[in-house]
Amino acid sequence: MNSIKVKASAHPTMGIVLLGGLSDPALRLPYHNSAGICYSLADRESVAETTLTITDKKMENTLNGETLDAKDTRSPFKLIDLYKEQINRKYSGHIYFNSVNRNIISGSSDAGAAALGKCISWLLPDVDKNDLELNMRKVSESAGRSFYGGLTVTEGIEKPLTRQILDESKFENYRILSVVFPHKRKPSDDIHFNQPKSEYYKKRIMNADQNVITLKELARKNQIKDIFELAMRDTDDYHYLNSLVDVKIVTEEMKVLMEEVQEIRKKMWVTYIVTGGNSVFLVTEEKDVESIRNVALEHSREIHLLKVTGGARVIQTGDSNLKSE
Ligand code: 3S4
Repeated sequence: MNSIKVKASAHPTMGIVLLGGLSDPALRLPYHNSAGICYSLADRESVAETTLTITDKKMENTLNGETLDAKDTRSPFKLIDLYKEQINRKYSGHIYFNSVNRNIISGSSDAGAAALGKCISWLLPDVDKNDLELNMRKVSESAGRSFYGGLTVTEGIEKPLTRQILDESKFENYRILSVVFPHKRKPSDDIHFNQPKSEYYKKRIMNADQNVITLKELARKNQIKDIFELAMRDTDDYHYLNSLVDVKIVTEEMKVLMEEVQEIRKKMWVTYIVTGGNSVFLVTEEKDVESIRNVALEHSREIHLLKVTGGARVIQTGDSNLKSE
């Protein structure tokens, strides 16, 4: 078979031990270890769905239905081009990229890079998965989280690699409320560029690396609540550092909610996570979702119910005549 099509999907991600600072901005290499989870809306799949088609026919490259600029610095073709020769040794024709984000409320780049990586690994089953992850990183530094799914750690500085330490089933009894605030999010590169300028950054590297060690221990013992407690402490440390370098992610409105959560914690288990965006993520047990949602409604009208999900998967394959949606 010459022409071929493969479609894969992947979920967006959220940091548990948050990543800040890039030692090599082109390769998007980190200064410290980190960890994260994959998530979806609880009632609908939040996914990037990516199709690679290798065909002689003329097609368009699209992202969310719009023609894609293949020259963009974070274009998927940065990744596709690295595997073009190998793919064309097996399948002749032009390689076309089509991707849509479905129900993704923020941060689609990890999911997009991971779905594309999954397509490549299906086309080239012998591809080195570690090299593939390092290449996906160039498009999005946390793509490994989305590729492997569940709870993952990413360890290593020159060769950061991700592995799953708990699958999504361990989080079945937990839900995450994304409480969205109406201001625009800042690019995460503001964080990556500024954090290393602080004196405190050395301490942050130590704290993040230690948090990953502790997290692995907690995962080994299936201590889910303690994992989210650790994530909350990590959020506080991360945004303390952001405040030192004048990167204001946690606004006054977000802070009011986080302080209220600290009060509620005296009576009920709940934690928060703030990554680089304009949401406060509230982690609760499924049985307490409605109580926590009522608290959140006092702070924002836009609230999404999320759950932890698995990694990237191939969802359709066939010849290039296979119909696209
Ligand atoms: C700020 O590169 P996001 C952060 O570890 C940077 O998730 C990731 O996430 C922190 O808000 C993190 O850009 O997704």
